[in-house]
Amino acid sequence: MKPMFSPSLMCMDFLDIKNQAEILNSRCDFYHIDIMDGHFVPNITLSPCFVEAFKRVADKPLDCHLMVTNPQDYIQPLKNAGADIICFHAEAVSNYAFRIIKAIKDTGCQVGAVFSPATPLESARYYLHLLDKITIMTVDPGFAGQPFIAGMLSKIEQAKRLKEESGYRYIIEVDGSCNERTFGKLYKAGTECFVVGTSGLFSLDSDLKKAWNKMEENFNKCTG
Ligand code: S6P
Ligand code: MG
Repeated sequence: MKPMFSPSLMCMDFLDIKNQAEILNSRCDFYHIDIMDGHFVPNITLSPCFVEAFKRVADKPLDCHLMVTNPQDYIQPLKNAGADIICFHAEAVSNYAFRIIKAIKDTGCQVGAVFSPATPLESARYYLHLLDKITIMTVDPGFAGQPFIAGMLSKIEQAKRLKEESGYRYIIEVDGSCNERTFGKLYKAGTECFVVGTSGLFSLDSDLKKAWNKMEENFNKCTG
């Protein structure tokens, strides 16, 4: 499978959103939109309001990563705002996972589950077959610029093994510190979609076209 890239928009230059979208539209596969409530994680970032505005300039699917305590409250607002994929944290939904998967699918959006580093894939064992995407976090959720947790490589390998053995159709995505230092290991372990944020993309150059080229060169150098 050709590697996919999903820029993390909380790391973009908010004074230049429209120009950056024009550059990213022809290059990326998805847009990764971090939504935090200051409660599930101690930070507040993007919102359905941002999704609505960004939808007007985006040519690729908007993928919303919900780091919130009550993800069910965000489904309809996100659908109305133009979300294409809605991803809940496995830790947030343990007693209503099946209801939330159905609620997301009923809107017509694709559905994903995200796993914080301390959460095993086993916690989603009974619903993995229902997912379009799983996201393995290689940093604790909440902030950009955190160090990579190498122990997550075996979780990615496990996700790949489970997918092959059981015929699951989910995309295997990794979120957190995807960059020159980690691309090689992540790709080898089975990552199919890379969320690229500060360290992997936006800090590489102030000119986003050049930053994207550098990111691709780094990726090809590490995986080629
Ligand atoms: C973290 C968030 C991520 C970050 C991304 C930033 O809570 O879910 O999507 O935006 O990890 O990239 P980096 O390279 O700074 O880790
Ligand atoms: Mg994220």
